[in-house]
Amino acid sequence: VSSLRGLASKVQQDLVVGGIAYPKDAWTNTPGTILSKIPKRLHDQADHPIGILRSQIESHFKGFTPVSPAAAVVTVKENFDELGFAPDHPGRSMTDSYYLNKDNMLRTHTSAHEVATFRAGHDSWLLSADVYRRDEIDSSHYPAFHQMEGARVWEQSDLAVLKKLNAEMKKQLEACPLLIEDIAMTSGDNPYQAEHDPEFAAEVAQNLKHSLNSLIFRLFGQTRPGGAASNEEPLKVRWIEAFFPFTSPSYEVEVWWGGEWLEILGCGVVKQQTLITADVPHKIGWAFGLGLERIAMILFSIPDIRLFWSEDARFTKQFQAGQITTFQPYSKYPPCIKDISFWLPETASEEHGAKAAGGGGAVVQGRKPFHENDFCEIVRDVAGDLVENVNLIDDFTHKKTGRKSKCYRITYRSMDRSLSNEEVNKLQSIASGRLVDEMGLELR
Ligand code: FA5
Ligand code: MG
Repeated sequence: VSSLRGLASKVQQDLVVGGIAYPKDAWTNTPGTILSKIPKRLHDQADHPIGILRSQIESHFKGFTPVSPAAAVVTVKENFDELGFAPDHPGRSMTDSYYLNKDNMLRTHTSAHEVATFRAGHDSWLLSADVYRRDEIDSSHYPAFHQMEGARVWEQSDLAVLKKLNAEMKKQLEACPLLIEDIAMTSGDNPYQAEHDPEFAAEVAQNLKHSLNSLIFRLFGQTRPGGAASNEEPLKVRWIEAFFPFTSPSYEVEVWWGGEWLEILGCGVVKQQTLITADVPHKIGWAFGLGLERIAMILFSIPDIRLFWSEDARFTKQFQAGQITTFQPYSKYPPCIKDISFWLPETASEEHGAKAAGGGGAVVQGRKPFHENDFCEIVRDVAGDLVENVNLIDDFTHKKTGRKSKCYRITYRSMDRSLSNEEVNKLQSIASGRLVDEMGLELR
């Protein structure tokens, strides 16, 4: 009996993922609802929009090795430390990332596998995987999504090879009606690296731009209404400067779509330290990380990011391997809207909130400061994919007492059926109870 009891308490202390037990500690913040997404592997399904898009990109990058890492669990070292994230980088915070414990987490980006993939000797590769981030809730944000990392490196003695390749790619791109606006600087805060021959680094950046511009033309150029050959305006792409701890110079790429600039990826010249860590110090190259859902939502006209996870046949049966087709929405069921107003616990000052980031959720007088991601996490944990949107609609400070109050509007809507008011009331009441217990909120 006592050994059984020992086992039971051990189970309590461990989080088991993929058959591996991770001892829980003060950093553990990954709920079962998130862990349940790990086995889905949408990027491996040939007839799912994420898998279809993945294959299209893989077939565009000829000669690149497709890599698919097994585990969604990575070490903090792989996800952040080895990529040069500062100790106080906000992404490390428990409000933004899912930790199994202080050393292990769900990857927040596919860049977590860069060092291992370069170390394995791959010179040009594409790696697709599910990634996880704590975030707000709306039609384009979901705590689990998919990224594809791509990279290409050369021997530092191969400048002539790269120059020749760039000349060829430039010629090919000139034949594409693509309007490229390049407003990114490669100086000041976004320089070539001191370790690099500036001429080589500039050719690497040029190859990165050619490679991605031609991908974008392939994906978006043909799918636009009328197609690329029609008389409409050429497809517009914008390169802007960005910052990532593991690339320099760094860029973000935006596509003009539906009347606005849409960010689809981040990229840059790989920091030499990454290649040194991977034991290939003599190489030089570029890497990018793109959001598969962002691009799939456009190409397949999928209006809500939750749909990717739907097992409703009316969704899944619409797609075929190898084809980008327009999603035909089935009837939209009515939303059920509930507001929740509350006072924040008195301890939460913004100053303490900032300090808590990265500090293992420093506890302020027994309470963590209020963070919207924690609020959303509880709502999502209770209502799952029935939550469509969580929106702050009121925020005020009481003049006399100085207490802070907030009101959130939660939109519940199923994509597959009608919800009854009774069912939603039940969810709202369970969520409210947990918000009170776990976040110290006082309902108004
Ligand atoms: C990154 O994740 C970097 N690892 C990208 C990178 C790789 C830079 C290699 C340099 C070299 P970022 O956080 O901006 O960067 O995310 C990259 C892309 O993922 C975004 O452009 C977007 O398309 C997608 N993305 C980010 N957050 C979400 C989200 N919550 N939901 C859906 N897609 C998202
Ligand atoms: Mg970004």
